[in-house]
Amino acid sequence: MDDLRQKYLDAIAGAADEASLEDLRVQAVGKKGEVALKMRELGKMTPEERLVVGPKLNALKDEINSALAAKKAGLADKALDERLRTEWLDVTLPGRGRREGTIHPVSQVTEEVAAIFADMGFTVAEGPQIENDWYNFDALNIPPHHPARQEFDTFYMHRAADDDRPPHVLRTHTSPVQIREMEKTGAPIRVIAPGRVYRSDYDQTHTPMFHQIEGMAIGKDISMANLKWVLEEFFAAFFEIDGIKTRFRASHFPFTEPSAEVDIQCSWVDGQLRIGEGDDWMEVLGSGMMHPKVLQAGGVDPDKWQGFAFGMGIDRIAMLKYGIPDLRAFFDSDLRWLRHYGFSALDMPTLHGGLSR
Ligand code: 2NL
Repeated sequence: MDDLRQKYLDAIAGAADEASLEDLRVQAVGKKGEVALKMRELGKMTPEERLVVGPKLNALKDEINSALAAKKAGLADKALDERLRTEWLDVTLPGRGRREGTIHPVSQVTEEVAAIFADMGFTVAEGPQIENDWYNFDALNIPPHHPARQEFDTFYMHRAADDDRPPHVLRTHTSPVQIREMEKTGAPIRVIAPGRVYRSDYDQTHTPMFHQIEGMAIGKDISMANLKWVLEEFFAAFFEIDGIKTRFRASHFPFTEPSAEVDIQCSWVDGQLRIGEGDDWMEVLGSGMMHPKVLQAGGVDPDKWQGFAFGMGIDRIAMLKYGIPDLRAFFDSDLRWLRHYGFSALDMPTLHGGLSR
């Protein structure tokens, strides 16, 4: 019995991990372990012998069990110490810096334009970028097969041969948003509609996706004079030049009659564009009095109401205001460009703050 005790106490003391400890437990004090075998021999002994050997065997079993438990606790302590030694983290180290993103010039200019028109009583409306051809064309006095439809380089949505829904397009202007607003609220109304528009065109000055802001005001006696005042007020605020000169040139759009293209005063000095001075002109906008058929399409009675409308390219006026040379770079997602031309997220354009920077 002393040999047995010594053998297992030594083995337990030398066990390297919990698995070998468990093996030892099974061998020593398991149901078929060595102590159990010895217990079985008690049957062959005399009562006197049994009275001496029985308690000794029980004491041996207890001793081995406590040695196992003590060793197990010791191994767990060691494992914890090892983890505490290796798994650590210096929480006093400075964090890794992350650069703040910037507001894209298109977003900035959209906000600036919205702020200026909001101050003149216009609300902002948005609508779907995929439109049916009625909202994009028919409602704007561009009937099917009219040559003007070809001028828009329209992207048509794919359709199955047996599809009997109306054809859908990527909107070529944000006018459909204005038609939907007329249907929704009727007259009188003053809204602007900024957003993405699409035309299949790609060169130095055209990208297949670009941004437009259209606006309209409908009332009982809205006139061309109101259009002129609103646009001059807008240009003065946007380019931050009081009394900026404008030129209204007769033009033609299917959705307005009469129509005018609007230029602002500018000059070129050493190849640099300067807005609001000199005797050159820069075209920035198309406009006119809303065509009676367009009012009618929006559910507004042209015998009772009239209004003006205008449209301009956001990307283009952003380039003019902030001196950005290349339109295509707007949509390259080049971080160096975005950091250079982007705006601080905390620098919200407001009229009282002078809009920007
Ligand atoms: C341009 C010309 C223009 C409009 C857009 C418009 C919208 C409705 C009714 C009538 Cl719902 N007109 N929009 C009017 C004239 C010109 O845009 O050159 N844009 C860049």
